[in-house]
Amino acid sequence: MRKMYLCGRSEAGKTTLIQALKGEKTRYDKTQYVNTWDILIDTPGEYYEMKSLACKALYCYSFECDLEGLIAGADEPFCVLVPGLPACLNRPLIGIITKVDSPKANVPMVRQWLEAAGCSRIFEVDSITGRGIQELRDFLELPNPAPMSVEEAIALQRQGLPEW
Ligand SMILES: Nc1nc2c(ncn2[C@@H]2O[C@H](COP(=O)(O)OP(=O)(O)O)[C@@H](O)[C@H]2O)c(=O)[nH]1
Ligand SMILES: [Mg+2]
Repeated sequence: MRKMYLCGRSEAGKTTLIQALKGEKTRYDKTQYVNTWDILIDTPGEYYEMKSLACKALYCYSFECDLEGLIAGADEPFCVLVPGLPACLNRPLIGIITKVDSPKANVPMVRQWLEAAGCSRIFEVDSITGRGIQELRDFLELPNPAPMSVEEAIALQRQGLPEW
């Protein structure tokens, strides 16, 4: 399984998503520090909410994972995500919309935020009802793509594509 770094504001649903992906019973557990599990790295939401920590943590932990996962709750009232994140990352960035079954969910709006942030793929899940969890698990179980040559990376960068 590929290792994913999870980031997003407090209460977005990162810790609950990890419990759901691991098939554990979901329970509230305030994240006090960075937790490095076997296949997932969980971070406190404050990392993403503080200018001094957000991007630095994102860059640093990207070296320890295969994928960066940007989490946003479908019921969030406003956006804290920065646009164009892949420009400063060296791993693929995916978006995960949590709480899609919440009565206050506005999935199309949150999808727009994640697209603007530069997510190459966006998953819709609900960690409590279990919707979309298996699809995300299947994606994480795919092997890492073969390494790209420098020439291929430069060619893709010239086209402005985020996949490199
Ligand atoms: N309905 C619903 N509630 C969720 C979901 N994910 C998280 N929550 C709730 O949102 C709150 C914050 O979740 P948590 O995982 O601690 O957020 P974190 O701060 O990003 O780690 C908890 O009360 C969770 O039960 C979800 O997919 N659906
Ligand atoms: Mg947490």
